[in-house]
Amino acid sequence: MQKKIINRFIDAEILLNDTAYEKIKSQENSLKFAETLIKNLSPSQDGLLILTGDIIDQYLSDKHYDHPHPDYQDYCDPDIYQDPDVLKPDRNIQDGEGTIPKNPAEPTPPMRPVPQSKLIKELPYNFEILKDTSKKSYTNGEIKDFSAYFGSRYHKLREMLHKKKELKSPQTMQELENLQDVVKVIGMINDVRTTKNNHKLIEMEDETGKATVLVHNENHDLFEEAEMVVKDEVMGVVGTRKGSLVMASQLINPGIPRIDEKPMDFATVFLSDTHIGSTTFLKDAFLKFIRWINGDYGDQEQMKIAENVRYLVVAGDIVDGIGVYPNQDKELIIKDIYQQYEEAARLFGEIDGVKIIIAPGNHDASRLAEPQPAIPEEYAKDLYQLKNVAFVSNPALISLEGINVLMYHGRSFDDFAMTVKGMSHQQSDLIMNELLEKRHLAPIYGERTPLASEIEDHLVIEEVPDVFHTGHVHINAYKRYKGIHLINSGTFQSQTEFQKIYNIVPTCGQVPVLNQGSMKVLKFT
Ligand code: D5M
Ligand code: FE
Ligand code: ZN
Repeated sequence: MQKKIINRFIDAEILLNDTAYEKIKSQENSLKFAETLIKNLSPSQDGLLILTGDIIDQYLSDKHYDHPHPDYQDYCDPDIYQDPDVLKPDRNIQDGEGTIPKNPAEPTPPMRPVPQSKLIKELPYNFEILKDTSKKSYTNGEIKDFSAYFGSRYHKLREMLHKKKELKSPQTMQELENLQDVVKVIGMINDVRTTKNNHKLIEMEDETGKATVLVHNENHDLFEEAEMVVKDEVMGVVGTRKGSLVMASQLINPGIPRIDEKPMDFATVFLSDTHIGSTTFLKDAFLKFIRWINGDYGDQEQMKIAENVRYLVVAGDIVDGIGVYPNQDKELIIKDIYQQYEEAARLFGEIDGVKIIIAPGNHDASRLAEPQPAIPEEYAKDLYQLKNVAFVSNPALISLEGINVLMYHGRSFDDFAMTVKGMSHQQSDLIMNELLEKRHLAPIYGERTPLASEIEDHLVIEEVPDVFHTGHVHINAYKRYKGIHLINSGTFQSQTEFQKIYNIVPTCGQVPVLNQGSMKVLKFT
């Protein structure tokens, strides 16, 4: 509510001092009161109007204001509701030279500097896009791009592995051929399989050659680690060479260090998989969510959290798209992709005083192969019109007031759920955990996750994020791993026919909010 009130006044080019704000807030329906007040103070002149407590007292004593009954419909009245212009950095709030209201009923208040109220200080957003592949050059599909792509992946990850003390001065695969003792190598996994006697055989290669690594099943811990090894990841092996095999004693991932907690005095909301346009999109629940984020819904504690919200991060599948799977149109209520994004713009356009960052998923109108560029403007014109919305690629790395958020839709979870023992759609936090250790968002090439063979592999996790946010599986998950918040933001789509077949039971309308460093999941039904 706090942001909403402030933004209303900013839109109307009116600044509030603390006393004025307190007086507005103490009204029964403060937002409605603010709206009426603005209407009565308008039109403002070219400069800034500074609203003081005295003006409000005067206004109230003139009985301009009838207390309205709180009513969401009323609040949605398009005459009252306007898109916020949240970023007005040019405003000079320091010099205190304001314009006095023209309303003849108002006494002329004394000029005084506007205090640096915490409310006004909230703006503008401290938001930065640290990594976005949208405008990077793309492959033309030639074979040399393919080898450049894997070369890039290998070199980036080898660089990280080189820094590990266990892998100091590793041998190349070629050098290995002349060694019979302890060896250490870094390579990309070609294949991993289980032998007849239930040992693991891992085939790996570098630029100079190949090696076959055996993990004995009696080495239980190592065998468990070997079950996590996937095709096309880059890892290190320490072992002894016996004949043509390397008997592994250590399998080494690029790994992720433990990070220190950063202070966070605001709240961020995480969303994904709204699937707007689908018959199974839960619009009523989503409208409640919007009311909550706008400060108009929920219990006292929830409303308090809403006050802190400054960012809303959306990790893909914002619309259901068209032609994503056979006969999809039977499950669409909006059968046109443009109209789906128009509806998305109507809904997200209701959100006030929050910076919204949107990345695409496999249902969005971006290319399917990852990295996916941001949703193109031509498909989502109305969304692009919203001043508080930014579009980024999938994956993307963003900074919210210094908190780095790695956004990834999560298509590669399908591959992990399918190929790795113990991994499932139900526990995407375990997969996120593995991806971080492997330092790659989609290591498995050629399965369900289409990967563009770019000259550079943008899916390598080069920076350690504070938050790793994903979606896609439609099931919420949260874990703190080495200080990193692993968040899967579930969905606003009820179970689809496809999910029934695969027995995927979605968690619907459960919205994770990172409020001042601690996780809260709010439920909207
Ligand atoms: O994905 C919605 C859910 O369906 C999510 O749990 C993943 C699952 N899904 C989607 N595609 C596949 C394939 N090809 N295999 C297995 N599971 C899948 P959404 O992206 O929203 O359609
Ligand atoms: Fe989805
Ligand atoms: Zn998806």
